[in-house]
Amino acid sequence: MNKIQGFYNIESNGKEYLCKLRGLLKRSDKRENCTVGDYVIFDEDGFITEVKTRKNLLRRPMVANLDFGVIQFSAKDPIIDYEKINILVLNSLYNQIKPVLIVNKVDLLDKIEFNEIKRKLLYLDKIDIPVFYISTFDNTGIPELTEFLKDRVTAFGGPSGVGKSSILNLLQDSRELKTGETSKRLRAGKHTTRDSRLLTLPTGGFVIDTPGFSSVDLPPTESPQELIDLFHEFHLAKGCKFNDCVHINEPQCGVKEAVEDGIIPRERYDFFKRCYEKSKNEIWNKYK
Ligand SMILES: Nc1nc2c(ncn2[C@@H]2O[C@H](COP(=O)(O)OP(=O)(O)O)[C@@H](O)[C@H]2O)c(=O)[nH]1
Ligand SMILES: [Mg+2]
Ligand SMILES: [Zn+2]
Repeated sequence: MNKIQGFYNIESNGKEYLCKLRGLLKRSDKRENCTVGDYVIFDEDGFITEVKTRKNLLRRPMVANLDFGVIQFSAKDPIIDYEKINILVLNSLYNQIKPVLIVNKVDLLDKIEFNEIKRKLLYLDKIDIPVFYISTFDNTGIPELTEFLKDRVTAFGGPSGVGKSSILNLLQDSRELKTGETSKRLRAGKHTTRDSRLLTLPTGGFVIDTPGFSSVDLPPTESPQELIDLFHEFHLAKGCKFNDCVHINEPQCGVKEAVEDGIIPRERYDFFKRCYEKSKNEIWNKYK
């Protein structure tokens, strides 16, 4: 589903239909009612009668039902920021968007530096977050990334200067991108709204360039349990003595034992403690 000035361009069984929102959906008019990426039901008169439940919603630009959210950093220039990666992963999970990490500019690393980065990011394996090491200068990792993104809808976010545009250009086969070209593949890219940048991949699927991060705040969880649920590796721990253990000061805590045993990386646990303190002081107090 794609939106063109009040009309919605819907793809169904390989055909395209231009539809409008039915009155009921329109009246409570909010931009969020129906947006790019939505699955909808429409009638013979060309009215959309229902918008299916979404698995997630990206707000800038507004796109529903993303398959992945890429968190992109560069190894150097600007230097990789592990704390920000951790916080962005948390936000992604909070928003039900599957995170993927890209570390670009690996051509700037010597072997020792490269191994150090890989070691520090090893914990992402334990929570099933794929990592791609890329260089747009020598094409490192581009074939693997292309294969991974095939037929998927993926948003790219990251600080400026990490090479987002460089990667997006490579992924899209630049010959297809000349302005004014009216190839069928480009339709989605041309007709989306002002801030929306849905770019078609030659292999099928879309990538979306997002405007980066206005802030990297912790997700607005409402309770310790909601925060704990975002740390998927805590499932690797045995149970705790107390059912309502928040894994901070309690005795016989399975999570803390797992850290001692090297099952949960200490860096991650320390990050959890920082999140806990910060959320307690700045967010959860509001709900008391
Ligand atoms: N060394 C190196 N530099 C890169 C690589 N990819 C991009 N750059 C450079 O990084 C700078 C920022 O790239 P750009 O794609 O505009 O980043 P964006 O702000 O994230 O879109 C440019 O000077 C690029 O030439 C890479 O793989 N290796
Ligand atoms: Mg850019
Ligand atoms: Zn515990």
